[in-house]
Amino acid sequence: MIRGVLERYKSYLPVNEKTPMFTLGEGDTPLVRSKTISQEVGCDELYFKLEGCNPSGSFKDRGMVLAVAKAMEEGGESIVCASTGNTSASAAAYGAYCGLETTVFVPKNNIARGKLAQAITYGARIILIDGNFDDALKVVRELTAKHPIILVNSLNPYRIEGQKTASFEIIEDLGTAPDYLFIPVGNAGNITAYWQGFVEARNMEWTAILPKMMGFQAEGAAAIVRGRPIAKPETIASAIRVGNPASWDGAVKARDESNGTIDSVTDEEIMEAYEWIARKEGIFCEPASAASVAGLIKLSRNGVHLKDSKIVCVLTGTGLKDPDLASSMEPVFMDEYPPQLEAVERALGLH
Ligand code: AN7
Repeated sequence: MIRGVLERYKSYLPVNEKTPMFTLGEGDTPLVRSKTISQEVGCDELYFKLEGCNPSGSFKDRGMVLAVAKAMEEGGESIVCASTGNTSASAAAYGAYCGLETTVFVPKNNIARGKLAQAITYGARIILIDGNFDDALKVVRELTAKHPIILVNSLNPYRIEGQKTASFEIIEDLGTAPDYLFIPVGNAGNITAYWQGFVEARNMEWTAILPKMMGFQAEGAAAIVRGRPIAKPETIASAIRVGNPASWDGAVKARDESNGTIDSVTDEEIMEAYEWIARKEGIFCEPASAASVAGLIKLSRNGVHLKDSKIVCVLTGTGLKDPDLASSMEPVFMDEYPPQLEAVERALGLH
Protein backbone atom coordinates (compact mmCIF):
# COMPACT_ATOMS: atom_id res chain seq x y z
CA MET A 1 0.00 0.00 0.00
CA ILE A 2 1.42 3.39 -0.98
CA ARG A 3 1.28 5.70 2.03
CA GLY A 4 1.37 8.93 0.11
CA VAL A 5 3.29 12.11 0.81
CA LEU A 6 1.18 13.24 3.82
CA GLU A 7 1.35 10.01 5.82
CA ARG A 8 4.92 9.11 4.89
CA TYR A 9 6.40 12.52 5.69
CA LYS A 10 3.97 13.83 8.31
CA SER A 11 6.77 14.49 10.84
CA TYR A 12 8.44 16.84 8.36
CA LEU A 13 5.36 18.63 7.01
CA PRO A 14 3.04 21.26 8.56
CA VAL A 15 0.26 18.77 9.30
CA ASN A 16 -1.58 18.32 12.59
CA GLU A 17 -4.43 16.24 14.01
CA LYS A 18 -6.98 18.43 12.17
CA THR A 19 -5.35 17.95 8.76
CA PRO A 20 -7.24 15.39 6.66
CA MET A 21 -4.82 12.62 5.63
CA PHE A 22 -5.45 11.24 2.18
CA THR A 23 -3.56 10.20 -0.93
CA LEU A 24 -4.13 9.61 -4.62
CA GLY A 25 -0.83 7.67 -4.66
CA GLU A 26 1.58 10.59 -5.04
CA GLY A 27 5.27 10.35 -4.19
CA ASP A 28 7.57 7.33 -3.87
CA THR A 29 8.50 7.72 -7.54
CA PRO A 30 11.22 5.61 -9.18
CA LEU A 31 14.86 6.66 -9.29
CA VAL A 32 16.05 4.86 -12.42
CA ARG A 33 19.71 4.42 -13.33
CA SER A 34 20.74 5.62 -16.77
CA LYS A 35 21.97 2.98 -19.20
CA THR A 36 23.19 4.95 -22.21
CA ILE A 37 23.11 8.71 -21.63
CA SER A 38 25.47 8.19 -18.68
CA GLN A 39 28.06 6.89 -21.20
CA GLU A 40 27.32 9.70 -23.66
CA VAL A 41 28.01 12.35 -21.01
CA GLY A 42 30.85 10.44 -19.33
CA CYS A 43 29.23 10.02 -15.91
CA ASP A 44 29.34 6.69 -14.11
CA GLU A 45 26.37 7.29 -11.86
CA LEU A 46 23.44 9.05 -13.49
CA TYR A 47 19.84 8.65 -12.35
CA PHE A 48 16.45 9.89 -13.49
CA LYS A 49 13.76 10.76 -10.93
CA LEU A 50 10.53 9.81 -12.68
CA GLU A 51 8.04 12.37 -11.44
CA GLY A 52 5.75 11.54 -14.35
CA CYS A 53 4.78 8.47 -12.29
CA ASN A 54 2.72 10.64 -9.94
CA PRO A 55 -1.08 10.18 -10.17
CA SER A 56 -1.79 13.15 -12.43
CA GLY A 57 1.47 12.59 -14.32
CA SER A 58 3.70 15.31 -12.84
CA PHE A 59 5.59 16.39 -9.71
CA LYS A 60 2.86 18.92 -8.91
CA ASP A 61 0.92 16.24 -7.00
CA ARG A 62 3.44 16.23 -4.12
CA GLY A 63 2.65 19.81 -3.24
CA MET A 64 -0.97 19.76 -4.32
CA VAL A 65 -1.92 17.02 -1.86
CA LEU A 66 -0.69 19.20 1.02
CA ALA A 67 -2.12 22.48 -0.34
CA VAL A 68 -5.53 20.83 -0.78
CA ALA A 69 -5.39 19.06 2.61
CA LYS A 70 -4.69 22.44 4.28
CA ALA A 71 -7.52 24.04 2.27
CA MET A 72 -9.85 21.33 3.63
CA GLU A 73 -8.51 21.81 7.16
CA GLU A 74 -9.25 25.53 6.91
CA GLY A 75 -12.80 24.83 5.69
CA GLY A 76 -12.14 26.11 2.18
CA GLU A 77 -14.65 25.23 -0.51
CA SER A 78 -13.02 26.68 -3.57
CA ILE A 79 -9.51 26.52 -5.04
CA VAL A 80 -7.95 28.25 -8.02
CA CYS A 81 -4.66 28.28 -9.91
CA ALA A 82 -3.00 29.72 -12.98
CA SER A 83 -1.08 27.13 -14.91
CA THR A 84 0.90 26.19 -17.97
CA GLY A 85 -0.98 22.89 -17.61
CA ASN A 86 0.37 20.50 -14.99
CA THR A 87 -0.69 22.51 -11.94
CA SER A 88 -4.19 22.69 -13.42
CA ALA A 89 -4.32 18.91 -13.96
CA SER A 90 -3.11 18.28 -10.41
CA ALA A 91 -5.46 20.83 -8.79
CA ALA A 92 -8.35 19.37 -10.80
CA ALA A 93 -7.51 15.85 -9.59
CA TYR A 94 -7.19 16.66 -5.87
CA GLY A 95 -10.08 19.15 -6.07
CA ALA A 96 -12.27 16.40 -7.53
CA TYR A 97 -11.21 13.93 -4.81
CA CYS A 98 -12.08 16.43 -2.07
CA GLY A 99 -15.27 17.75 -3.67
CA LEU A 100 -13.91 21.28 -3.95
CA GLU A 101 -14.98 23.81 -6.53
CA THR A 102 -11.84 23.95 -8.69
CA THR A 103 -11.13 26.65 -11.24
CA VAL A 104 -8.04 26.67 -13.44
CA PHE A 105 -6.71 29.54 -15.53
CA VAL A 106 -4.63 28.47 -18.51
CA PRO A 107 -3.14 30.29 -21.52
CA LYS A 108 -5.59 29.80 -24.37
CA ASN A 109 -3.07 28.84 -27.04
CA ASN A 110 -0.27 27.25 -25.04
CA ILE A 111 -1.39 24.27 -23.01
CA ALA A 112 -0.48 20.72 -24.02
CA ARG A 113 -3.52 18.71 -25.05
CA GLY A 114 -3.13 15.97 -22.43
CA LYS A 115 -3.17 18.51 -19.61
CA LEU A 116 -6.31 20.25 -20.86
CA ALA A 117 -7.93 16.82 -21.34
CA GLN A 118 -7.22 16.06 -17.67
CA ALA A 119 -8.69 19.34 -16.39
CA ILE A 120 -11.81 18.76 -18.50
CA THR A 121 -12.24 15.14 -17.41
CA TYR A 122 -11.60 15.77 -13.69
CA GLY A 123 -14.42 18.31 -13.97
CA ALA A 124 -12.65 21.59 -13.19
CA ARG A 125 -13.97 24.94 -14.38
CA ILE A 126 -11.55 26.14 -17.04
CA ILE A 127 -10.85 29.79 -17.81
CA LEU A 128 -8.93 30.14 -21.07
CA ILE A 129 -6.89 33.33 -20.79
CA ASP A 130 -6.19 35.36 -23.90
CA GLY A 131 -2.59 35.89 -22.78
CA ASN A 132 0.31 33.90 -21.36
CA PHE A 133 0.91 32.18 -18.01
CA ASP A 134 2.21 35.38 -16.40
CA ASP A 135 -1.01 37.20 -17.36
CA ALA A 136 -3.08 34.33 -15.93
CA LEU A 137 -1.11 34.33 -12.66
CA LYS A 138 -1.60 38.09 -12.26
CA VAL A 139 -5.37 37.80 -12.56
CA VAL A 140 -5.67 34.85 -10.13
CA ARG A 141 -3.59 36.75 -7.58
CA GLU A 142 -6.02 39.66 -7.88
CA LEU A 143 -8.98 37.28 -7.68
CA THR A 144 -7.79 35.52 -4.52
CA ALA A 145 -6.86 38.80 -2.83
CA LYS A 146 -10.49 39.86 -3.17
CA HIS A 147 -12.51 36.64 -2.74
CA PRO A 148 -12.42 33.67 -0.34
CA ILE A 149 -10.86 31.33 -2.88
CA ILE A 150 -7.64 29.49 -2.01
CA LEU A 151 -4.70 29.95 -4.37
CA VAL A 152 -2.93 26.64 -4.99
CA ASN A 153 -0.07 27.95 -7.12
CA SER A 154 3.42 27.48 -5.69
CA LEU A 155 3.03 30.92 -4.06
CA ASN A 156 1.05 28.82 -1.59
CA PRO A 157 3.81 27.76 0.85
CA TYR A 158 2.26 24.29 1.33
CA ARG A 159 3.02 23.50 -2.30
CA ILE A 160 6.75 24.02 -1.71
CA GLU A 161 6.61 22.05 1.56
CA GLY A 162 5.06 19.07 -0.21
CA GLN A 163 7.41 19.19 -3.17
CA LYS A 164 10.51 19.14 -0.95
CA THR A 165 9.74 15.46 -0.21
CA ALA A 166 11.28 14.51 -3.59
CA SER A 167 14.69 15.42 -2.14
CA PHE A 168 14.03 13.17 0.86
CA GLU A 169 13.26 10.25 -1.45
CA ILE A 170 16.43 10.75 -3.50
CA ILE A 171 18.52 10.72 -0.31
CA GLU A 172 16.74 7.57 0.89
CA ASP A 173 17.43 5.83 -2.42
CA LEU A 174 21.08 6.90 -2.79
CA GLY A 175 21.99 6.96 0.89
CA THR A 176 23.25 10.50 0.30
CA ALA A 177 22.36 13.61 -1.65
CA PRO A 178 23.80 13.51 -5.19
CA ASP A 179 26.69 15.76 -6.24
CA TYR A 180 24.52 17.47 -8.85
CA LEU A 181 20.77 17.86 -9.28
CA PHE A 182 19.62 18.88 -12.77
CA ILE A 183 16.11 20.32 -12.91
CA PRO A 184 13.97 22.33 -15.35
CA VAL A 185 13.01 25.83 -14.20
CA GLY A 186 9.71 27.47 -15.11
CA ASN A 187 8.01 29.38 -12.31
CA ALA A 188 10.95 28.23 -10.11
CA GLY A 189 8.88 26.64 -7.33
CA ASN A 190 10.37 23.19 -7.78
CA ILE A 191 14.05 24.17 -7.61
CA THR A 192 13.17 26.19 -4.49
CA ALA A 193 11.43 23.17 -2.96
CA TYR A 194 14.22 20.68 -3.76
CA TRP A 195 16.83 22.97 -2.22
CA GLN A 196 14.74 23.41 0.92
CA GLY A 197 14.39 19.61 1.13
CA PHE A 198 18.11 18.98 0.75
CA VAL A 199 19.02 21.62 3.34
CA GLU A 200 16.50 20.25 5.86
CA ALA A 201 17.79 16.72 5.26
CA ARG A 202 21.37 17.85 5.82
CA ASN A 203 20.34 19.58 9.04
CA MET A 204 18.74 16.30 10.18
CA GLU A 205 21.99 14.52 9.22
CA TRP A 206 20.38 12.33 6.55
CA THR A 207 23.15 13.46 4.19
CA ALA A 208 26.61 14.87 4.73
CA ILE A 209 26.73 16.70 1.40
CA LEU A 210 24.45 19.03 -0.53
CA PRO A 211 24.09 18.90 -4.31
CA LYS A 212 25.00 21.65 -6.70
CA MET A 213 21.62 22.82 -8.00
CA MET A 214 21.67 22.98 -11.80
CA GLY A 215 18.52 24.72 -13.06
CA PHE A 216 17.71 25.04 -16.75
CA GLN A 217 15.30 27.46 -18.38
CA ALA A 218 14.31 27.42 -22.04
CA GLU A 219 16.33 29.99 -23.96
CA GLY A 220 13.23 31.90 -25.09
CA ALA A 221 11.98 32.08 -21.50
CA ALA A 222 15.26 32.51 -19.61
CA ALA A 223 14.35 35.41 -17.33
CA ILE A 224 16.62 34.41 -14.45
CA VAL A 225 19.59 33.79 -16.75
CA ARG A 226 19.10 37.21 -18.38
CA GLY A 227 18.38 38.90 -15.08
CA ARG A 228 15.13 40.50 -16.22
CA PRO A 229 11.53 39.37 -16.94
CA ILE A 230 10.73 38.33 -20.51
CA ALA A 231 7.57 40.00 -21.82
CA LYS A 232 6.83 37.42 -24.50
CA PRO A 233 8.36 34.09 -23.48
CA GLU A 234 8.57 31.45 -26.22
CA THR A 235 9.55 27.79 -26.15
CA ILE A 236 8.35 24.46 -27.48
CA ALA A 237 8.35 23.29 -23.84
CA SER A 238 5.03 24.95 -22.97
CA ALA A 239 5.25 23.90 -19.29
CA ILE A 240 8.18 26.27 -18.72
CA ARG A 241 6.95 29.09 -20.95
CA VAL A 242 7.12 31.57 -18.06
CA GLY A 243 8.43 35.13 -18.40
CA ASN A 244 8.52 36.26 -14.78
CA PRO A 245 9.02 33.34 -12.35
CA ALA A 246 7.14 33.79 -9.07
CA SER A 247 9.86 32.01 -7.06
CA TRP A 248 12.74 33.89 -8.72
CA ASP A 249 14.40 34.62 -5.36
CA GLY A 250 14.15 30.99 -4.29
CA ALA A 251 15.88 29.85 -7.46
CA VAL A 252 18.70 32.37 -7.05
CA LYS A 253 19.13 31.31 -3.42
CA ALA A 254 19.32 27.62 -4.42
CA ARG A 255 21.87 28.44 -7.09
CA ASP A 256 24.07 30.64 -4.93
CA GLU A 257 23.97 28.62 -1.70
CA SER A 258 24.74 25.39 -3.57
CA ASN A 259 27.45 26.81 -5.88
CA GLY A 260 25.22 25.69 -8.73
CA THR A 261 24.05 27.39 -11.86
CA ILE A 262 20.93 28.57 -13.66
CA ASP A 263 21.49 28.41 -17.39
CA SER A 264 19.40 28.03 -20.52
CA VAL A 265 18.98 25.40 -23.23
CA THR A 266 17.60 25.97 -26.72
CA ASP A 267 14.48 24.26 -28.06
CA GLU A 268 16.78 22.21 -30.32
CA GLU A 269 18.76 21.03 -27.29
CA ILE A 270 15.52 20.23 -25.46
CA MET A 271 14.22 18.19 -28.40
CA GLU A 272 17.51 16.31 -28.77
CA ALA A 273 17.40 15.37 -25.08
CA TYR A 274 13.68 14.46 -25.34
CA GLU A 275 14.49 12.02 -28.15
CA TRP A 276 17.55 10.58 -26.38
CA ILE A 277 15.62 9.97 -23.15
CA ALA A 278 12.97 8.07 -25.08
CA ARG A 279 15.16 6.21 -27.60
CA LYS A 280 18.26 5.55 -25.50
CA GLU A 281 16.63 5.01 -22.10
CA GLY A 282 13.04 3.92 -22.78
CA ILE A 283 11.62 6.82 -20.78
CA PHE A 284 8.83 9.01 -22.16
CA CYS A 285 8.91 12.43 -20.51
CA GLU A 286 7.47 15.75 -21.60
CA PRO A 287 9.67 18.32 -23.36
CA ALA A 288 10.00 20.63 -20.34
CA SER A 289 11.35 17.69 -18.34
CA ALA A 290 13.99 17.06 -21.00
CA ALA A 291 15.47 20.50 -20.21
CA SER A 292 17.25 18.93 -17.21
CA VAL A 293 18.99 16.33 -19.38
CA ALA A 294 19.63 18.91 -22.12
CA GLY A 295 21.46 20.92 -19.47
CA LEU A 296 23.58 17.90 -18.52
CA ILE A 297 24.45 17.20 -22.17
CA LYS A 298 25.37 20.86 -22.63
CA LEU A 299 27.69 20.75 -19.62
CA SER A 300 29.42 17.59 -20.80
CA ARG A 301 29.92 19.12 -24.27
CA ASN A 302 31.50 22.12 -22.58
CA GLY A 303 34.06 19.70 -21.17
CA VAL A 304 32.94 19.68 -17.53
CA HIS A 305 34.35 16.58 -15.80
CA LEU A 306 31.41 14.52 -14.50
CA LYS A 307 32.87 11.04 -14.34
CA ASP A 308 33.05 10.49 -10.61
CA SER A 309 29.92 12.44 -9.70
CA LYS A 310 26.54 11.12 -8.63
CA ILE A 311 24.02 12.98 -10.77
CA VAL A 312 20.21 13.07 -10.65
CA CYS A 313 18.11 14.56 -13.45
CA VAL A 314 14.52 15.29 -12.47
CA LEU A 315 12.05 14.25 -15.18
CA THR A 316 9.12 16.33 -14.03
CA GLY A 317 6.23 15.05 -16.15
CA THR A 318 5.15 12.19 -18.42
CA GLY A 319 5.41 12.37 -22.22
CA LEU A 320 1.71 11.54 -22.56
CA LYS A 321 0.97 15.11 -21.48
CA ASP A 322 1.96 16.45 -24.90
CA PRO A 323 0.76 13.96 -27.52
CA ASP A 324 0.83 16.50 -30.35
CA LEU A 325 4.53 17.17 -29.98
CA ALA A 326 5.29 13.46 -29.53
CA SER A 327 3.35 12.59 -32.70
CA SER A 328 5.33 15.18 -34.65
CA MET A 329 8.58 13.23 -34.06
CA GLU A 330 10.14 11.53 -37.08
CA PRO A 331 9.19 7.83 -36.79
CA VAL A 332 12.00 5.30 -37.23
CA PHE A 333 9.62 3.45 -39.55
CA MET A 334 5.92 3.98 -40.21
CA ASP A 335 4.00 2.97 -43.30
CA GLU A 336 0.71 1.41 -44.26
CA TYR A 337 0.27 -2.16 -45.54
CA PRO A 338 -2.52 -4.64 -46.26
CA PRO A 339 -2.83 -7.40 -43.63
CA GLN A 340 -0.80 -9.86 -45.75
CA LEU A 341 2.31 -11.79 -44.68
CA GLU A 342 4.22 -11.26 -47.92
CA ALA A 343 3.67 -7.53 -47.96
CA VAL A 344 4.88 -7.02 -44.38
CA GLU A 345 7.83 -9.39 -44.89
CA ARG A 346 8.93 -7.33 -47.88
CA ALA A 347 8.47 -4.10 -45.91
CA LEU A 348 10.59 -5.44 -43.05
CA GLY A 349 13.29 -6.85 -45.33
CA LEU A 350 12.51 -10.47 -44.34
CA HIS A 351 12.71 -13.00 -47.18
C1 AN7 B 1 6.66 19.25 -16.51
O1 AN7 B 1 1.83 23.74 -14.29
O2 AN7 B 1 4.30 26.07 -13.89
O3 AN7 B 1 9.92 25.80 -11.97
O4 AN7 B 1 1.65 25.88 -14.12
O5 AN7 B 1 4.95 21.34 -15.69
O6 AN7 B 1 8.34 24.75 -10.34
O7 AN7 B 1 7.48 26.04 -12.30
C2 AN7 B 1 4.58 23.82 -14.52
C3 AN7 B 1 5.93 23.78 -14.45
C4 AN7 B 1 8.93 21.71 -15.03
C5 AN7 B 1 8.75 23.88 -13.97
N1 AN7 B 1 8.44 20.62 -15.63
O8 AN7 B 1 8.58 23.83 -12.58
C6 AN7 B 1 2.34 24.85 -14.19
C7 AN7 B 1 3.79 24.99 -14.18
C8 AN7 B 1 7.13 20.48 -15.85
C9 AN7 B 1 6.25 21.50 -15.46
C10 AN7 B 1 8.12 22.73 -14.62
C11 AN7 B 1 6.76 22.65 -14.84
P1 AN7 B 1 8.58 25.19 -11.74
